[in-house]
Amino acid sequence: MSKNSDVALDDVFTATTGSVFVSGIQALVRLTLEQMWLDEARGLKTASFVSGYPGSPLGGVDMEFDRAKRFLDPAGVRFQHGLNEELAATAVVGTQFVDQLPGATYDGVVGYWFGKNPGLDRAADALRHGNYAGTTPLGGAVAMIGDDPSSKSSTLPSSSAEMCESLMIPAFNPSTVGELITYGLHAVAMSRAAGVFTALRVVTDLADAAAVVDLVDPSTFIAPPDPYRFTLRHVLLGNRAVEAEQDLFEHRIPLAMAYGKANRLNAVTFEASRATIALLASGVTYATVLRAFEILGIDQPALEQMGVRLIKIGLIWPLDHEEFRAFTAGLSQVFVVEDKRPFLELHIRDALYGAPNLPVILGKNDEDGSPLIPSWGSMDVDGVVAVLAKVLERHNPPQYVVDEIARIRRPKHRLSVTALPVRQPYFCSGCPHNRSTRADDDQLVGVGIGCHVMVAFQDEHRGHKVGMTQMGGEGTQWIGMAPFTSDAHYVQNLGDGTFFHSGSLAIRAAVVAGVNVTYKLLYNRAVAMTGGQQPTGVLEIPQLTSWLALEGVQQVIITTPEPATYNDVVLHPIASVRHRDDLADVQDELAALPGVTVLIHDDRCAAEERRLRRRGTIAAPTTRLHINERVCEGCGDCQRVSTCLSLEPVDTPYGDKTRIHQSSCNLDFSCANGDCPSFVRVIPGTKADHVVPDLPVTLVDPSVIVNETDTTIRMTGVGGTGVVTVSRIIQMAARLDGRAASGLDQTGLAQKGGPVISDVRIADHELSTAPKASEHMIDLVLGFDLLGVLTPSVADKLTSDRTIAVLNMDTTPTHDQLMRKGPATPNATHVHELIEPLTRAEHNVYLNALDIAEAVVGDHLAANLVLFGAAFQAGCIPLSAAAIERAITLNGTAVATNITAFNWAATQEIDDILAMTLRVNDFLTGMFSAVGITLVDFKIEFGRIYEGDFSRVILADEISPDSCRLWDSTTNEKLDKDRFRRDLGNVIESYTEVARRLGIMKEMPTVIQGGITGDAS
Ligand SMILES: Cc1ncc(C[n+]2csc(CCOP(=O)(O)OP(=O)(O)O)c2C)c(N)n1
Ligand code: SF4
Ligand code: SF4
Repeated sequence: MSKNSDVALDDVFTATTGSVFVSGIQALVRLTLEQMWLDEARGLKTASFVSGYPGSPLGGVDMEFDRAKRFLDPAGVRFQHGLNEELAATAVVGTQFVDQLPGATYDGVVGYWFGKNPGLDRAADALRHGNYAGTTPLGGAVAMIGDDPSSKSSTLPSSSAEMCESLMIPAFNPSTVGELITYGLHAVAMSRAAGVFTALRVVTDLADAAAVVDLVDPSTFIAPPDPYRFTLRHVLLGNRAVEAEQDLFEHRIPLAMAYGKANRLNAVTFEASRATIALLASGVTYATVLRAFEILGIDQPALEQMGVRLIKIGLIWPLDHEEFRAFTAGLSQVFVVEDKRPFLELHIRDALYGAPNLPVILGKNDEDGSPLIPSWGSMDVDGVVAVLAKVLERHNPPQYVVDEIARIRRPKHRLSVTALPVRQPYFCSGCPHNRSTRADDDQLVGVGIGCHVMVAFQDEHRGHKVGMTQMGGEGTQWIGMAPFTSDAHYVQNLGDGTFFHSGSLAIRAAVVAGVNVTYKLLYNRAVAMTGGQQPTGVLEIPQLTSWLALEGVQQVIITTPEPATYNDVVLHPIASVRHRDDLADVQDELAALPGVTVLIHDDRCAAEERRLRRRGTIAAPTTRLHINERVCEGCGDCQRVSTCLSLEPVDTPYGDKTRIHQSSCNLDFSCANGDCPSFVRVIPGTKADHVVPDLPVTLVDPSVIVNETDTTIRMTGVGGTGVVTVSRIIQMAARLDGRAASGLDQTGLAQKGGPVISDVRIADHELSTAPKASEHMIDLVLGFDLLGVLTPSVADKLTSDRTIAVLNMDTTPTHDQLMRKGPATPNATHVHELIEPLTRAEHNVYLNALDIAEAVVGDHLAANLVLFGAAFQAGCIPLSAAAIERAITLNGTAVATNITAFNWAATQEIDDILAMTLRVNDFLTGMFSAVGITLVDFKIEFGRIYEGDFSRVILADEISPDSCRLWDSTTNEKLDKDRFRRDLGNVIESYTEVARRLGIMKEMPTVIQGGITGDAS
């Protein structure tokens, strides 16, 4: 592969040949452009229309379409935000009627719908109508469906295969990011050729992935031999609907099948000369099977010896029975590798029913009926490795595969600890939901869809939670409960995005049913959970109060941090305004009223507020809040009052105190509401900009010490701290270096401070296999968040013969830790004990990356780049520094800072620091042990001194009971700073005892007025 020095970010939407570095979501946007370029080249006068509703794994699709507007407009692609999935789908159905309009300005319009799986359920009626009515030969309609099989950020795990079949919509199942584009183009071509809607499954592992993709020429796609063309659009009523049904069954679905066959969408991809077993898989699972082959050492000769026929299914429905009989002819076994309920397996059984010499079909069960692949969750690489090993070891594998199977089954070190802190997603600092969702523990509360769903993780002060609905059903469960209970009142949390999507109808239903319910309408001015979009169809609060009155709502109270902003605002007479500090009283008042009442909590999403302040769209408060550590007693009252993640414990010379983490604080001042005199409001002066120093050393590219031709990196981090950015920088750098790369970001609810795992693979060969890292494949674990690495699901995938750990030892506390609950983060010694048996310990790097980032570039967000740089210097990233720096530059954010941070942690210096520390440790341990004192731990600080162009690490620090933990070796009595931090008394005596034993203070001193005098020589 050659180097690509002329790469630009816009390539993703402009390049027409070669390759592009594209994320799964961008691939969907690119698909719409490529279709238009293709139509233009063919001289067709067509346009495209895209509409849908965001939701993970398609959370950011709408924003990506908005961002790409300057490319889409000239190409004739029009994007329209949907009000909800059903109405967006209906609009897309409309595109297929354009050619019947007398004033039509195009010969055809391609319609694309997108939505997550629950959105598909919601839009099913519209899509079914559209599919029965049909599509136009120069139009076509494709549903892009986001499936979240393991429910990473959904209320339910999902798979759309069965629904597509029920809707009679042919469904494509891509296995790579590149196939999102090629299968998408096929989906349009099939829709045009067969007159049906088609579907493109976009599973989380593709939507959240990115890869360098080779572009293909779609003009080679083959239409079926005699394409059926529509002359009449079906009007669906009575007999005509039955005609449409007949047409769909008898003509259009067979045409779709013919298209699939002609284009070999389902195909044998490897054929042993004497095949006895078929392995059949589709989509990401097919890519996972290929990855599992790599892990098990299964190459082509091994497949040949085991008699394997490998079958890839690109079109999961409809399946051509004849084709399946041909695929499985002459075999004794067919192993269907698929997650979720048996779908392909049942269809294959159906296809083969009655055929002579039926092969045994394995899938959900083994040949003896014992369970093989579960019907729930999703299959990861390790799961597929296990089932393939089990099935294929019975098919005469070569010795090297037998050895690999034995290797992966060998017991290995697992994480040997029980109680470790767990990072859970939580409200951003200053989030309005953190206050608005408070409720007495005996108040019945309905959980709703949106960021406020996180109340489900919390046990206290969020009410007695009963019931949780799909998006838009909020509160209507109470209609089915209320007649059967003596409980009088229900509170329902409802986001504003959800209200405008469909939740407004739920309020109408509650009014009609006459139930006693208070809707807490959380008006944060954002569809925050999916990225902070402006809600489509939004009404401002004054109009909203009138709308609610019209619906029959009894009373509305608006709570806000700034009641004065309503002074001149005309509201409906049923509405009034109160300060948000009155929230508890307001809830009681509304609960006492019969019927439907609404509390509108008007407080902007803190994440959105931060973005707007950064852009200068809204003003930031002129004051900042600080805690005076001399006054603070570390009692945690402010944390209980605000439950805010920006309030961190801090170890000070005066004991454990609380500090506001200024860079993450969103300035909503909730924490100052407690009864604490430590808070100080400060008007910040103008501070000189932090001067980012020049790099003091000249760096050379280090020797690579990981598998250079095929490297897998797993990164663990905290949402919102730039983990995905590092992943994208690595992949872009790989592209610049002419290497193949792919990545997958498992983010879940990461934007709320939850855990993120990003996997990147860099190779010298084309990567068509699943990007997710698996056991036995991880070369480097880059622990931006140490707690992420100490999670069993991550730690247990590390291997002592392969993985190097580069860890940031500065951890951000979890919510539980801030609330002074649950286990503490293990100290450095314990971390070493836990990690080293799992890794190539001699190469591990442990670094206080956060401290370095704050000290060097003045920004905690640069910590990831510091750690990444340390991994690079340690030889764990097989890329050139020049490519990485160029990728940082192309990324365009904080370029100078990030390049400095990347280059800062040179390993030579880390090695020097480590060597010095070990020498100091040896010396001090011996010195204290000789005088009957155990040195438990100590802290020393290093600095750099500059000599011309070079710098040297130096150590100059005090060693005293203030910087060490010193225990009497016989009694374990503490002789250090813990005496005053924990109020153990006898501070002076203990310190003096240490000095006396060391022989540096021979006489007991005289104590005068709190100070010490004496012979300290
Ligand atoms: C039918 C359906 N479509 C989309 C989603 C994805 N989704 C989950 S939360 C959410 C945003 C809700 O926004 P809002 O109600 O404003 O609450 P916020 O996140 O702002 O608190 C969306 C669109 C879904 N769960 N169901
Ligand atoms: S994104 Fe906004 S609404 Fe969601 S948790 Fe953060 S501040 Fe709250
Ligand atoms: S002001 Fe206090 S409660 Fe608000 S975000 Fe900052 S630390 Fe958190």
